Amino acid sequence: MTIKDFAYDHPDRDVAAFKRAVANKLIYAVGKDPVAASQDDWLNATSQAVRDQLVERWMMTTRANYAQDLKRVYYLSMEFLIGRTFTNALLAVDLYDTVREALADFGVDMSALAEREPDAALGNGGLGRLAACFLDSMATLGVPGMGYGIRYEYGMFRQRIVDGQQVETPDYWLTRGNPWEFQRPEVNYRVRFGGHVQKREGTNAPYGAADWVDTHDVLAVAYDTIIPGYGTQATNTLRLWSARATEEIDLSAFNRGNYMGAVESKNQSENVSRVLYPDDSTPSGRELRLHQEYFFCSASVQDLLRRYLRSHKTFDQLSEKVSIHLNDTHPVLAVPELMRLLLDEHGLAWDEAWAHTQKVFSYTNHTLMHEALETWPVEMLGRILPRHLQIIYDMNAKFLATVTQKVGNDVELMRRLSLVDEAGERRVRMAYVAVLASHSINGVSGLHSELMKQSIFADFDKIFPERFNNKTNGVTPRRWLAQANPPLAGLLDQRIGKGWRRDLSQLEALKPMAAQPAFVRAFRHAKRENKLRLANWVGEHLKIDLDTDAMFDVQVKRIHEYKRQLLNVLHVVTRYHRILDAQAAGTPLDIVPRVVVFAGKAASAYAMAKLVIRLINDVASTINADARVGKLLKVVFLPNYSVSLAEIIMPAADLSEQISTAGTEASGTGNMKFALNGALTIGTLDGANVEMRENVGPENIFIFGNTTPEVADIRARGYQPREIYEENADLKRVLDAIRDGAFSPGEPSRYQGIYDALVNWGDHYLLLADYASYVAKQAEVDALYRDSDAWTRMAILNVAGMGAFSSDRTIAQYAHEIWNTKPVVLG
Ligand code: B1H
Repeated sequence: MTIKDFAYDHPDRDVAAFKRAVANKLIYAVGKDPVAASQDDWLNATSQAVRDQLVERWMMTTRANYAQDLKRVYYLSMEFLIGRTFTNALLAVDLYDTVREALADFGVDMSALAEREPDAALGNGGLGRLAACFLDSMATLGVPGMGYGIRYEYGMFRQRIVDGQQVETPDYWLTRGNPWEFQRPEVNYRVRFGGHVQKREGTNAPYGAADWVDTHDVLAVAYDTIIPGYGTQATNTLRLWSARATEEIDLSAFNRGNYMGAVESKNQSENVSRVLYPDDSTPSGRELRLHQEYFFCSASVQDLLRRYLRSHKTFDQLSEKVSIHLNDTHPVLAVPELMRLLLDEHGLAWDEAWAHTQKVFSYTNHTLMHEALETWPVEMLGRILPRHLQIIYDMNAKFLATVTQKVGNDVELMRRLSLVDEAGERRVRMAYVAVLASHSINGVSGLHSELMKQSIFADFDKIFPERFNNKTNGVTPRRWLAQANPPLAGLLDQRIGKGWRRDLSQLEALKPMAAQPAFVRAFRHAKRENKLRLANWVGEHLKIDLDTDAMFDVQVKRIHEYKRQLLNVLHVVTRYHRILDAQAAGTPLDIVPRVVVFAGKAASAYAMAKLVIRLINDVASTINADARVGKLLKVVFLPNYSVSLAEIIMPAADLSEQISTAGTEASGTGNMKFALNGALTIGTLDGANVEMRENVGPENIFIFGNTTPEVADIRARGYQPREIYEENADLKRVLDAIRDGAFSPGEPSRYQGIYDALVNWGDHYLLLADYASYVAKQAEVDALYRDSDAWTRMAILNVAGMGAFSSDRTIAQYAHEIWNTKPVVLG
């Protein structure tokens, strides 16, 4: 029987039918009388009615996956930065206009409802958003797969700016329930912590089975969200785990009369999935984080093995049917967990278990920065996961023995290759565990993948060269063009058809249109609408008036020293000084008016990043209040950067700032979203900027600054930022102004630390070394902006060149070159 036969009430797709569906949900599922229903009730009811449309597809896809016994990809990630789902789902099932009309008939404005949906902010930044784009592409390409992660109750903190400073408040995103998820109380697994390991009778330790006893257990309960593919019936599942106490309350404590204590221990267990760590690119080595990592790895591996064993009697076909992908090292404990389950629960011998493991796992590295590479103290691992530490030791011993066999006893090499860093407090290097256990290790841009082989994994690249490869990141055109930018999407539909949503390379057809005046005008018109939308947002939320003729110059991303928001500030203050000089001299100033937009969050413990936010806000209030500046320069910091805010910002940008120190930004994905929406890029030769330059043509992008080898060279020769400061009068004036309190008159020494970091303490990210070339390149940007046709032509050529940066291309490569999966065939 098909699902349609069974679902006798399966909903139709016309306006009248949809009105019935929404009204039924409102009354019978939400329990609200239409005359009393709030906006949130309508949103809830409509979401449920839309979700019904996904469910049939979901069941059909799942049936087909089982029937075809397809290989499945399990994408393990600590973060999935999904954002909102409502509009995305409507576009996926092609019901946007139908539902809007149905709601309008009830007197309800659909776009107002959409605005009320909270973001699912279960991620920090690029890494988490990449995972969300990948889910979208996997579903769209029919790659049978599943995302596994944690159902944090509190996602990324909400950022407010109070007196110019970041203030974090918790983001409880589930207040009004989550209509998109299905709780699966019956899908639950025990996850064990602590205790100790006993040799099992009759096994040949050290590589045999063992028993892990006296553990403290937590239950992982599944919550499923449907991930719809676009333009296909195929869907996938995002399965997120939530922690429950194994006993509702601790009965022994309760019986001893300690009621509060009994409830307290329940809370402690459930804390595991309470909150996302807000530490982009700087993991904090807290014990709770280790609990979180193991919690979701263990539940996921147990779950996927159970699914495999439903259709297979032995493990012989495991690697033909299962791929486990590690999104950075955060889920690496899945490796010793799979080994443990195969050895201790299923009785496999070490070599057999290892052979399976090694064929199943693949790993993506997202950063080379030393401080962001995860290591866990041996002491902590041994206390919380004693069996896993043993398994890691055994992996290490076997590995080092094979290397010794090959190259002889090289103590220094062993020290470098060891999974355990023995310098100082002994720590396990999680990236090395990932490399050793994976058949594929990829970086996220061409440059990054090369640097990865030359730096952190140089020794492993010599031993396993065939494992290392590149998969340049991409972004989903559904959310980042179709959904975020209706004016441009509509124009594209008219001129090149709608196919770009599933095949972004079709954007190439725009190239000749850059020479058509009518198209240039229409393109500029779309940009103007988007700038107006952002200006309205700023007017409403910040009470600042923006001139949409001014160039919108935008840098939005996490605040981090290596991303160099400070370099941008140095340029802003340079412009400010130039305006003041002209005013004072009474000479006319020919300068392009700019609105410089910043947004981004700082990790709560990252003092320098927070100081940069404060400086941006101080500079903004000084400049915006200075009557001499007028419309020539405005600076705005948009609070609480998020996926939904990005959807407003990206389409509105004229200029995209991608100015990290060469060699530090693994890829970047904001760079792609901006260019796809018709912004021009000013950037360094870093991350995916390098490939964007190749694809849009070097004449259509503003590249400046030292290259990666030049950066290395400058450092090797003994970088002296103070010399640059002394020699460049403009730069010196800017830095002195910041140091002396020009932007913080009430507390003149507020930014002494920033000055010192740049001038006296080595300027680790080489801002001063790139300052002059950055300012010069900004002058070229100004010159082009004056010729608005030339600017728009270049913007069109950028959009035309972005076809390669769809996450569909990225996922197709993962599927062919790493996972070896075939798409599902739907009848
Ligand atoms: C990226 C992270 C990251 N790289 C640790 N590394 C985290 C590291 O909470 N933590 O512990 C969180 C995140 N994130 C980013 O990944 C890169 O910086 C970007 O350049 C890249 O585009 C993105 C996706 O590959």
